[in-house]
Amino acid sequence: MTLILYELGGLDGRRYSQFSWRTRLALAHKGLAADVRPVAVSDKQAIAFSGQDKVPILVDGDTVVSDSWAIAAYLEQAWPDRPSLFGGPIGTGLSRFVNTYVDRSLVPQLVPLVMVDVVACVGPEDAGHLRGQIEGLFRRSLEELAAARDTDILGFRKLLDPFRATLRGQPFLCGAQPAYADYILFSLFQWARIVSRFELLDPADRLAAWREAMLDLHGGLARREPARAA
Ligand SMILES: N[C@@H](CCC(=O)N[C@@H](CS)C(=O)NCC(=O)O)C(=O)O
Repeated sequence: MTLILYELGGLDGRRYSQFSWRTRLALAHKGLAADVRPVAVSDKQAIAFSGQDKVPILVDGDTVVSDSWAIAAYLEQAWPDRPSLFGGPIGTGLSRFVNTYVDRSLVPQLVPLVMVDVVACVGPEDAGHLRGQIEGLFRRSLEELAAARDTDILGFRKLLDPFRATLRGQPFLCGAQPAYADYILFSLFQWARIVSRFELLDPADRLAAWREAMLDLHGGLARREPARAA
């Protein structure tokens, strides 16, 4: 049965959904191929079959799974004989913590830094959808949010300290080899790389070397997606 993954598509075929990158890397980790289908962020009709309004959505025959965490958990239980995403029950619990920390603490700090660049990578309808959503949430224009980014980035970098410190003792967040917790954090950098020229990391930051290693994984899957700077 062919797996189908729905993710966001922007101008020039850009695949810019950060949460879908978690799923893309999880599929590659398991050695699974999927038919990847882009949808416009404003086209809720295209994904109405899933009973909710966000991507990623994974379809496996009659099974429809939405939410990147739920998809990773599904892949882990459906393909237990393939390389593990979590490394057992304790690793599952800790990976869930990383997912929650990244989504609750890092994503809200990152969105105002680069969202002004995202709207330039999508068509007019999607740009209006995203602008309305984020400006409603932050109660400031995307341009106002971006105007503060040269100083706001320092707060974002500070929040990365636990990850930076972890990488002092091991090459990946999950240890000697990367696994799902690495994909969770990396999805933020991949999103920013695809939509923006704004640099999130100091080049001397240990996380910058980790990000390079992540770009090379699975035959350079993430690196093959063109960067905005390119
Ligand atoms: N908790 C969800 C979040 C998914 C999410 O926010 N997806 C974004 C794209 S990266 C989306 O579909 N947004 C559409 C919208 O908000 O209208 C997950 O982990 O998959």
